[in-house]
Amino acid sequence: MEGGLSDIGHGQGGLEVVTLRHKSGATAEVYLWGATVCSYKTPDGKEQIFCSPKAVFDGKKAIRGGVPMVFPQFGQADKAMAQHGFARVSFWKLSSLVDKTDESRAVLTLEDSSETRKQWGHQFSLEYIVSLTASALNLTLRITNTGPAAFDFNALLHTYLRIPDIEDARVCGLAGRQFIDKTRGEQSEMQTESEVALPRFTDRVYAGDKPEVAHVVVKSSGTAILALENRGSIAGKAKEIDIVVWNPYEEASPGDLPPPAYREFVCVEPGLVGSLHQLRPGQQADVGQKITPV
Ligand code: TA6
Repeated sequence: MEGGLSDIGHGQGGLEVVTLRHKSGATAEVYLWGATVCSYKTPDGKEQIFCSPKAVFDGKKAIRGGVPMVFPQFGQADKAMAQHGFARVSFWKLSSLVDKTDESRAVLTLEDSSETRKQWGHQFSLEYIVSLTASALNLTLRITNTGPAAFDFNALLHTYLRIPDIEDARVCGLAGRQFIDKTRGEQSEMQTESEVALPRFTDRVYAGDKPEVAHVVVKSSGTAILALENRGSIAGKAKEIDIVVWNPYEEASPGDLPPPAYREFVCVEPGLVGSLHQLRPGQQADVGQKITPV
């Protein structure tokens, strides 16, 4: 990297990893495997992202933690495709890495291939812009339909945010949204409380309600620790961004998330996932999240 501090090297499991180093001292790491951001540290060296101590870096399994990329499906409605789609279990390419005074930015790309077309017969181009500044990490997934026919998709950034303890955490800014509670038979409920506590296994899909940036604040023991700007657009028009809130607790912790690791994160996941969305030939969609430690 000419003159800059950011570079690409080999990380856990020998997998290629881009390390963004901003002149403020802030750093971020994004693996080409799944375009998975696995670390974001503020200039004081404090880690903001959670990765499981048992995350597997073998280029076969999705990395447990960080910010896994969900595309083209959320969940596994289509059994021909992996849970949450193939984007997080594909090797992406680094298309640019630029260090500027105010920002260090990596752009990763993934195009359709014979492998993806076996699972999902559409042509697409994904571009993931990872932008690090002194004060924030800004993530943008851009989806382009490069084929001759429209396709339906979901997309989501599955962000694992590091927190002191799940029982002291609150997710604020979702009041007034309907949500599907996946721990209670997909029951639909209204979020009336201004703060969402997670005292037990929580798996909720909060439906987007306004076509604008959705501001969410994560608190710990009553103090704001993270400010999140969540956004989505289709064909240049702002969309209502859905927000998934998840913590498995012990009962739903997968094998690569040994208890009590669940205590150290809350997932706040912006996406276009409440329903399938259509992208016509040549059209683009964006899903983004700006993470600003307070
Ligand atoms: O975060 C929401 C969710 O869809 C949960 O239902 C749970 O399945 C989680 O994603 C983790 O999924 P994964 O495939 O990464 O184990």
